[in-house]
Order: sequence, then C-alpha cells, then structure tokens
Amino acid sequence: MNRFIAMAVAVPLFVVGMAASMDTPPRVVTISAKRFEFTPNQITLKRGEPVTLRVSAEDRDHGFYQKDLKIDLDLTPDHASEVTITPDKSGRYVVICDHFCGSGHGNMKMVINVE
Ligand SMILES: [Cu+2]
Repeated sequence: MNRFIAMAVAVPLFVVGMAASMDTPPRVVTISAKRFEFTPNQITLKRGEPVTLRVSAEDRDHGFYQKDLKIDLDLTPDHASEVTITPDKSGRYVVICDHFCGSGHGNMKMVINVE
C-alpha cells in the first residue's frame, strides 16, 4: 500500500518535471548599440511574456538602462550582454545609454512598448 502511495506521488511529479524542462526558452530580441543610437530604436513586448534582450556594442562602451523594467547592462564591444525580463505592466518605457559616449550621448535612447 505504501508503495502504491509513493508511486501515486512520484509519477505526477516526474511528469510535471518533464513538462517544465521542455518549456521553450524566452524569445530573444537582438539590439545593437553604437554612437548615438540603438538599433532597432523601438520594440514591442507582450505583458507577461518572458523575453531575453541580447544587446551588443559595436564601437565602444555604452550603457543600457531602464529603471522600471529593471534593466541595467554595461555594454562592451567584445561580447553581447543579456538580460531576461517579464514585463508586468503595459506602457512605454524609454531606455537610455548611461555611459557617457560622446557629444550625442544625451539623445541615445530607445523605446520599449509593452502591450
Ligand atoms: Cu552614451
């Protein structure tokens, strides 16, 4: 009887574990940064959908910062930086470069729309 109970608990746990491990990884959005722009300069994400932002700097160090979405990346040209977020509030979020990179630095921005 105990053995039957153990199986009754173990089998569903195993099935749930399998299902979780087969979850598809978050969608990846690739963004590049160079003086003084991000490309693309606007993206749209879905509320509640996990997404990985993969950001690379093409020419020199830049920053990628958005307080409300908890994004704060330091970008360097030798590798891409990543952050995975699940936006929970719709809205329009402005991402800025927060590493001084030259004369146009103050206008180096992009928009993340969350629907
Ligand atoms: Cu900058």
